[in-house]
Amino acid sequence: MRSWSAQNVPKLPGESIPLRLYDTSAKQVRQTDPGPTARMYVCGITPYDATHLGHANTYHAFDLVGRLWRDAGHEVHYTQNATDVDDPLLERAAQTGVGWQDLAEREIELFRGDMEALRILPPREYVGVTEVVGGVAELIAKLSAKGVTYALDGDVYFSVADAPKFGQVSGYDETEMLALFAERGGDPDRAGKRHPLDWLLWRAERPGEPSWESRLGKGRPGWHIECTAIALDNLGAGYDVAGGGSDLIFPHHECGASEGHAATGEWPFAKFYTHAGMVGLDGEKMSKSKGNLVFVSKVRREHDPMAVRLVLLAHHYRADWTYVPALIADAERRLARWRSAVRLASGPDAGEVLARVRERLADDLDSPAALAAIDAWADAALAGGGSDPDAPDLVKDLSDALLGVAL
Ligand code: 5CA
Ligand code: ZN
Repeated sequence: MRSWSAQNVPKLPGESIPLRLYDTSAKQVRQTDPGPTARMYVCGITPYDATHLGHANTYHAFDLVGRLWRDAGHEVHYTQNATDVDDPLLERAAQTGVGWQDLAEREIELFRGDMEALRILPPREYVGVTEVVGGVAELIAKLSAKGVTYALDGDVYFSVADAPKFGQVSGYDETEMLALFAERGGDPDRAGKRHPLDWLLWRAERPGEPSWESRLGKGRPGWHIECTAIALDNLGAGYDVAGGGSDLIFPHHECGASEGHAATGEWPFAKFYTHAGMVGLDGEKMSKSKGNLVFVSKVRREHDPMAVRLVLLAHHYRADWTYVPALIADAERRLARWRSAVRLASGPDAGEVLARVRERLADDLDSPAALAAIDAWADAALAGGGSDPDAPDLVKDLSDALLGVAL
């Protein structure tokens, strides 16, 4: 599928600091250690509704990861999927009388526009599941050949009893797993399953549902296997970071990690499992099913998209937070102050600001502290402090390259 366009990223002077990131499976912050090419997979949208600030928070967090790696001289190989066929998409299409393909196409197009407006750098591969059904079926066949699956009325399940590492990504106990599995698309109570946590890999054709001809017959992939197949195909096992929101820790990333392990023998399937916090409105997680959404496409029409980005940067990526309109007003004031400061003919030396921003972001993306460093420089510059004629341009460049905020 077409990805979206990238903006030019200015090169910054001086030394960067290696990125440290929280790894959910290790339950601690560790240093990332990518090769010359850093490899990252981030779970994409299910395109049945417009992108909300919660989604944007997640893609923004991993955009910062990519920017820090680039600053450290790595190439970044970034892959993202779109779940362009799944139950919620089909249900919404049926409710609204729109074709499911038209709905997906429309929402993906809106998403691309949102990402460009927020200056989120595009993935190298942006892959719709419907484009790779044959490949997903191949992977399922490979798992079956290894004896970790079983058939149930034409559908195929992964047998959790054959997943020795299951539980190592989330660290959750079985009670918690069962509750989340039921809540997030699983079917613990389906009759005939060997274990309630066995998860669906392949759904055989049902009347009225889209299906694809494949070596498994007619049907469509289950959810988790799509991301495993797309990551494996484009990045290979042992890639650096698997990302998404914290609602994907279980079952999605847990099941995906075991699929990757079974298919390749490699553990961990991704070196880091990293998760962004949940953004809410009125005290509840923002979600399509609850309808309490703040759409990026709406906010960015009413406000400068760079102010929207500053709202995201003002929160640590792992924090859960709630959107209130005062946040965008604060961000607009900050943006105006920064823009006035970088338009001055000179300001205080910016080398220290650059070092501080790099240092704070390298420490598990402490973006609020990075903003505070630029605030302090902008305040001093606006108060007439400093006489370095290169400082305003350097601050402009570092804001652009490291924070994605164009001034
Ligand atoms: N298509 C799957 C991933 S393979 C999916 O979860 N789609 S989604 O549209 O529901 O979410 C897209 C991304 O945004 C996921 O990474 C998800 O974890 C994240 N996300 C969803 N809701 C929120 C929220 N309220 N706050 C923060 N991130 C969220
Ligand atoms: Zn995914």
